Amino acid sequence: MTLARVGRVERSTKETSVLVEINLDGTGKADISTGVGFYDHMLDQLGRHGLFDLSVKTEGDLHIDSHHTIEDTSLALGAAFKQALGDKSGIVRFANASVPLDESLAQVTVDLSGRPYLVHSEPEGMAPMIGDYDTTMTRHILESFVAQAQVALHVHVPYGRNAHHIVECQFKALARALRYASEIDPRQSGIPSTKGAL
Ligand SMILES: [Mn+2]
Repeated sequence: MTLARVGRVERSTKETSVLVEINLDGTGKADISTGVGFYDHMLDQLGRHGLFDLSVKTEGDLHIDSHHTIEDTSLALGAAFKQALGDKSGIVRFANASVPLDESLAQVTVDLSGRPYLVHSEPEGMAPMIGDYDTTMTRHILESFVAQAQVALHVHVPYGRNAHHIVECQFKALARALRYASEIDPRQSGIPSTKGAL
């Protein structure tokens, strides 16, 4: 094993203060506190099913709403993930995962490409809120993560009914896809790109 694949990002503005720490080669131990219950639950899924060790501490302006808190945490998470990947030497790079949650299905495909791109679709007409989580934030979380992590990410929910299920299966499938893509491929020596950099 080479250097530890860890990332640590601190981000402070007048709206939020965020600290994210991630170890890609962890055991799924998550310690999450953003003040937004359902979002904590989603980040817990990401750590648990990504087998990352993930610590997230955010204090945000929740007296306004949860938007800044969720967005800024997602930006820091993307930055920490990118930092932990380092030069991407020896990684699998491409991966996909499909995860059902009862009646809902999420399909996630990722390329740890160094270029940000998001394609996202989910059923229309979902309940607008899950606790204090605004369900339109799911796409915004993915956009923010992608912008900082610099990955190509395709997330689709072809069908689903319950809002909690529709969102949760996306985070579980994202966790699995990121885990597989960031794993070390024992047959891969060097950076998996014909251009020699990612
Ligand atoms: Mn925003």
